[in-house]
Amino acid sequence: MSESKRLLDTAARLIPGGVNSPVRAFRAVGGQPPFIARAEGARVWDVDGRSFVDFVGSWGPLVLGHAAGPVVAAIVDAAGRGTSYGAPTAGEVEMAEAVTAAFPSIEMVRLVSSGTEAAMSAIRVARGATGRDLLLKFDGCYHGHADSLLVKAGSGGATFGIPDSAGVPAALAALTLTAPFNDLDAVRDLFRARGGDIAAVIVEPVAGNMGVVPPAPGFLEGLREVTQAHGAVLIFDEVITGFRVAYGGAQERYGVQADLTCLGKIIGGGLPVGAYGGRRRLMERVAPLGPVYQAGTLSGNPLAVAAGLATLRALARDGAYDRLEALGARLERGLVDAAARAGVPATVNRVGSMLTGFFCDGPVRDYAGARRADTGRYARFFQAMLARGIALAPSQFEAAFVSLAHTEADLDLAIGAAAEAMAEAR
Ligand code: HOZ
Repeated sequence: MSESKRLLDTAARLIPGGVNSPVRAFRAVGGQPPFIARAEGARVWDVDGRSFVDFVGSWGPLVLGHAAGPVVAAIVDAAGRGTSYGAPTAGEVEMAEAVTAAFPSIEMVRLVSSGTEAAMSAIRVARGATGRDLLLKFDGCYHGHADSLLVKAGSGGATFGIPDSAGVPAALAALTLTAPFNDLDAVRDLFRARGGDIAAVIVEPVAGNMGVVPPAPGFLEGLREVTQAHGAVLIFDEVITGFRVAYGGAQERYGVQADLTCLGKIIGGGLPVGAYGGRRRLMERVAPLGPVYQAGTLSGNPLAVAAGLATLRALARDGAYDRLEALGARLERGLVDAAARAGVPATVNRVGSMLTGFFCDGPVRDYAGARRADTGRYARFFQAMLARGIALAPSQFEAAFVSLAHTEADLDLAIGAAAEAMAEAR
């Protein structure tokens, strides 16, 4: 029996599904997750000594790759000075400066410990500021697992067919309106009907949790316009896209500014972190300045902040995003060609270094489109790739991430494997 299998058997008795986050469980693709022993650069090694070129990247944070030298050094240095103080630090100030400099729409920022917390808190600020209760989100977008947001949710919600979680009070779910991603008319209709009650629109400006779906031209601009016209708060969930699709996130890439922004992943360099921030008039409502309460013992944790700052410094170097773009484009081209050669219907959606190959004819521009993908074929493809040493997300409804640690050779290995895996998955 493999060591991964032995660990999974034990884990399954002690941890729900044997995993600490459902998408890791491989339920959508079959088989068993390798238990990871170590990782470096673009590779991970499991406890059985197998190695994989990794396109999961811890689901987004590892834009520099695993165990990047400056990040590890920053963590070690910070840890030597204490792991948590529950008191303010210079690092938090530096992080606030870095975030506000990168995102002109963020005038004040609060650090938390996860993307879930960031989204949950941003919504509370929007409700507190507007005195309204309704929230509008998009089908297949995922903003963490807070009650109000587990409505038509992507990521694990899409993967496991539980987009509306049990345990969310119906009265609370009723406060969350939904519309199809990229459907501005549906948004306008909802605002016409209930605009005076809508506190906020929350959106992943590039959807990453139904697979990657870019915003249609004019969609983000339209959201900006309609929210402004109705006095609602526009929240961009840039937990994945922040510092990923551009240094200043989707807001820089598409030239549309949010009122509030949620960040996470990259700003923690692979350690648990989140942040929400935005207009001063909104953020001044947060305690202790204002009446919206939000707190956390480990918020702004010095290790996470040190890892995040080291990551941002590396990303700020010339050429980082050109390199990510070039690598992403190479992988996209390779996957498109491989699918064409195998005669497999596929649509590759990519924004910079995040991409998803959907097993269906295109275009995929919303959750209904993503759901047309052949998930059985994805599962077979996934297993065939894993067998060839390539680790993808174990679900059709997630993104693949390229990092600065990936080389052209890594990508060519993945593309070669994909050509074979597509033929096998046919
Ligand atoms: N799509 C999820 C985060 N954006 C994957 C991570 C998880 O749920 O464990």
